[in-house]
Amino acid sequence: MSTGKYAVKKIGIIERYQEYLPVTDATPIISLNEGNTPLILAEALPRELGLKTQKIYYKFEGLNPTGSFKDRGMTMAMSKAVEAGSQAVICASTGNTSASAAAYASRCGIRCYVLIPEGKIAKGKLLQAYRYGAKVIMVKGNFDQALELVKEISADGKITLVNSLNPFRIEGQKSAAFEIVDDLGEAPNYHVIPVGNAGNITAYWKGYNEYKRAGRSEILPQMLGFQAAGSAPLVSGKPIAKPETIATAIRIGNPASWEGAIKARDESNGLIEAVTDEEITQAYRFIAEREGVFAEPASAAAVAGVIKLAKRNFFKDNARIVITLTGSGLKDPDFALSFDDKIISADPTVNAIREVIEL
Ligand code: AN7
Repeated sequence: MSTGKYAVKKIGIIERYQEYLPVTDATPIISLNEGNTPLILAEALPRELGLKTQKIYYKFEGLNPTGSFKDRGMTMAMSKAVEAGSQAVICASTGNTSASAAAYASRCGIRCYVLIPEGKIAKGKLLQAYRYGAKVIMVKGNFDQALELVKEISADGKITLVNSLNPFRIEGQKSAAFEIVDDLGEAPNYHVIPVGNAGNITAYWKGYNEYKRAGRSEILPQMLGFQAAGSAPLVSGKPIAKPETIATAIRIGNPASWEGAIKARDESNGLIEAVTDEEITQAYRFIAEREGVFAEPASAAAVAGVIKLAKRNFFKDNARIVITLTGSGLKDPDFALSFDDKIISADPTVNAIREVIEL
C-alpha cells in the first residue's frame, strides 16, 4: 500500500503551530484537520469601492471542518480537556461554538451539552450539534443568559467549559493570524473582523503579537472590529440586555472577552464600530453575488465595515486589508432564502426554459 503525501502531511493547527501552543508530547491531539483556510484575493469589492492601490483578502474560515473559525479553538480546548481526563464538555452558543464542540466531542468520544437561545440560531448550526450527537438544550432566553448558566454549572470542574472563557480556545484561534502572516509574508496593515463574544479579536491580536515577537513579521495590523448595531455593547460601552440582529451569531449583549477586545482595539490603534442589519445584508449579498464567496451574515458584518470605512477614505494607499469571514453561508439557509428574488419554477419544456433565460 502506498502512502499518499496527504496521508502523512500534518495539517491540523496544533501540529502546524505546536511551538506556539501550550501542548506537550502528553497532549492527545483531537483534530479534524482544521485551519489552513484560504486567503482569497477580493476583486469586485475593491473595484466597487474605488480602492485602486489597496489589496483586500478574505480569510475564509467557512472552509473549516464544521464551517466556522470555532474549530481552531475547539481542537485545542478538546485536546486539553481530554489530557486533563475530562468526560464531558459544555458550552453556551449562538450556534457555531455548539456545532464545533459537538463535532470534536464526537471525535474523542466524550459527552457534549450545548445551551442555545431557543429560536435564535441558524438551522445549519442546530442540525450540526444535533447530528454530531450533542445533547442540545434550548434555553428560553438569550446567549448571555445561557453563558451565565454554563459558567455556574461548570464551576465545580466536573464538566469542562469550552466557551472562549476557556483560555485554550483563544490559544487555538490565534493560529489564524499565523496563517495570514505565513501566506502574505508579513502582517496586513488592517485586520477586519466581526465581534460578538469578542474571543476572536482577542485571539488574532495575541497571534499577531506573538508572531511579531518571534520575528515572523515586522508590523502589527490595526484591528478593526464590527458589531451589529442592535448588539453593539463594545461601541456603546455598556452591556445590552436585549441584543437584536439578523446576524444571530453575534446577537450578544455582554461579551465574555470584553477587555481583550478593548485591548486589541486600543493597542493596535484600531476601532470597534457598528453596522446596521441593512448594511450587513447588502454586504452578505455582495460577496456571494459578486465575488463567489458565500459567508454567513455575521461574517458579512466585517465586509460591511470595510465598505463603511472606505466611504470615508479610511484606508491608506497600498495597504493590505484582511477580512475574516468567520463562517459559511450554508449555516443559515433560512436567511439565504429570505429575499424577494425567488427561485423560478418552469414547465419541463425548451420554450418555457427559453422564456426564463435572459439572452
Ligand atoms: C460566524 O458560536 O459566539 O467575537 O456561540 O459564529 O469570537 O464571539 C459565535 C460567534 C463571528 C463572533 N462570526 O466571534 C457562538 C459564538 C461568526 C460567529 C462570531 C461568531 P467572537
